Amino acid sequence: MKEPKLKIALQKQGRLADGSTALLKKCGIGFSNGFGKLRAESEDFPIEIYFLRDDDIPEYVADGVADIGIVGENVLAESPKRVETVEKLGFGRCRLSVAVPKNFEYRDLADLAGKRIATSYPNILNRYFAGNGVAADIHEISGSVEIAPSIGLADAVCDLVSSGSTLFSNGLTEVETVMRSEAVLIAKQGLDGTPREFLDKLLFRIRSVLAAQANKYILLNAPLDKVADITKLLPGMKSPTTMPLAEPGWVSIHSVIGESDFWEVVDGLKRAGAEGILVLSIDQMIR
Ligand code: PRT
Ligand code: ZN
Repeated sequence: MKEPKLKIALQKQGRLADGSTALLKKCGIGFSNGFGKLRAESEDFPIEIYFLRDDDIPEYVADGVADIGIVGENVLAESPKRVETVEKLGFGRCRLSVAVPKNFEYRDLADLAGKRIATSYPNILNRYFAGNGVAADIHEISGSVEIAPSIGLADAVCDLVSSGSTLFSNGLTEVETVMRSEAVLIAKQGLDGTPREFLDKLLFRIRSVLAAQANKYILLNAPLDKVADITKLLPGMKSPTTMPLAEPGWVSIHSVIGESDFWEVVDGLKRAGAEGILVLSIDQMIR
């Protein structure tokens, strides 16, 4: 009998492909995804990987051709297919925004009533305008949305933005954020049995990778009389570890700190008398 496997759909090529592969590799799941390959297996985990266009992933997962997948929230929101969102993955971040030509005197969304708006996201945009009580004329185009105003095809656009340089170089100004998006892990609704067990196992690993990415390991030296002040700044996983140094009156303190307020904590530690601060990245963090 064939061994059961968790079937996962990943983007074959594009902005989510590297991040998806890298995440699985950090979870200890290696595989070879050579050019033109549509399917791969791993020696390390009971998994079968399908490489697809991102737009097809919600459908493959909803229909159970794949058990799970990685896709942008924007693609998910545009798709009529219903799936379970299991976890946000922290890469592929972008926003779906409305932008107008520089000479458009924009005050609020009502200024777009009756205007032609070019987008590859008609479902999301129709809901957004309807929700705001504005009737715009939404035109679906599949690519190069940003050039539509300059060739007279539209008055405004709605497209994905990350750095903003594409809009800028096409003379467009971002005026409304319709949604924010990042890559998410999705699963077929009601997934159960062995595939659900495999998913839980994978999810445990993913969460430890994500927690590790959001934290740093910090080591520092401190004179004994400063330890109380310094440890107040370091929450750690439980409480910071302290170890005596060879030099009397000094200890080494080890802890874990969040990436987001990292620099503020380090400044505080220096002011409180910490010396020889070392910061290391963490591979896995099991809570
Ligand atoms: O072939 P396939 O259909 O699989 O790929 P695709 O061409 O549809 O998608 P791809 O690879 O471009 O994007 C995959 C996913 O990456 C998207 O669905 C988003 O979830 C996410 N993502 C993150 C982005 C961007 N950032 C992004 N900047 N997707 C597209 N862009 C494009 C945007 O459309 C515009 O053309 O980049 C340009 C803007 O970038 P900036 O940096 O100039 O603002
Ligand atoms: Zn696509």
